[in-house]
Amino acid sequence: MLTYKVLSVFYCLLLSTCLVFSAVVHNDFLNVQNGEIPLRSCILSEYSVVNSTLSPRLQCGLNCNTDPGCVGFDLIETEARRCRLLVGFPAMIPTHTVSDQSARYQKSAGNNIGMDYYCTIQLSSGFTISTICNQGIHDWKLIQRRIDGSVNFWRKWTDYENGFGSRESEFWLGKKGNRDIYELTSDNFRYLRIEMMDHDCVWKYAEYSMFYIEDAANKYRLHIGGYSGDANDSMAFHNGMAFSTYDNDNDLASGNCAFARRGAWWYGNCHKSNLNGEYGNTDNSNGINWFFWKGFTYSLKEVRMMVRKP
Ligand SMILES: [Ca+2]
Repeated sequence: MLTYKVLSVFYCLLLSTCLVFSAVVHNDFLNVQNGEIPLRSCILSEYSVVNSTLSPRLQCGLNCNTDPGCVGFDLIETEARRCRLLVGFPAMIPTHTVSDQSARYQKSAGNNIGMDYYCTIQLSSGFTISTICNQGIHDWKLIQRRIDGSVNFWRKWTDYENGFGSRESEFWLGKKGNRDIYELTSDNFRYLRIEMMDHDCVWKYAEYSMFYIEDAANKYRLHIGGYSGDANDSMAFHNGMAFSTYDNDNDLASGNCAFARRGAWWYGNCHKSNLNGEYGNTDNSNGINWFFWKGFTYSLKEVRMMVRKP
């Protein structure tokens, strides 16, 4: 029955020390995440793991392999272990402790989705920034995340300067928001990666090899270029634009884009992307839009923005 070689056990102590990116044979499963799964989405099927001589992980893996729609699974560690076979990978929330956590496994084919973990970034200026990091081929630092609409992003200037939300759900970076992003990009975290998931659990990404913003006096003006990815480029339109909120209109429109489009962004007249727009809003241009993938009336289910050094 066993048609694939069982991986040796990866025992992970939460952080990146356990990551293994090589020596994975076809049809093996790679442990890519640990933590809690806040949302019940992207599920193909879910069931309890029966007592068996096979390990729980192996039972889940065998079942995932028999379904071509299955891209991986979560092994839920509650009072009773359960397999959750997945058609896509919704966000996990890293746990602070090793105990009481679930593990995510990905079919080895395709790109590694990387492991999320809590991290603190030490900048050369002495600043420290607490956020979530994602370690795959590269180590990315998240500056924004939308996953469930639990946090209001239609907020004023000082909120975006100070940061808001929670690492356990949705957030705009850290304790100092745009000031942190300015510090990061000034410290050479100038690669930006934007990942987006639609309501069918399909992920796309847009990556930029040049990204930085100016300081507060210059309204956190955006500089962005060097696109690559599969989501198309919906940021080039915003290159050179200042940041705007509904109470601080720095856009190119006669009206107030942040107010009209229910977000806060580097608006021009007005946008081709609106990743701080209103969660779930499918009115024209008001939701979490990425125009050159989904148009103006599709609000994405999940988004995250993250940076790294070149
Ligand atoms: Ca205006």
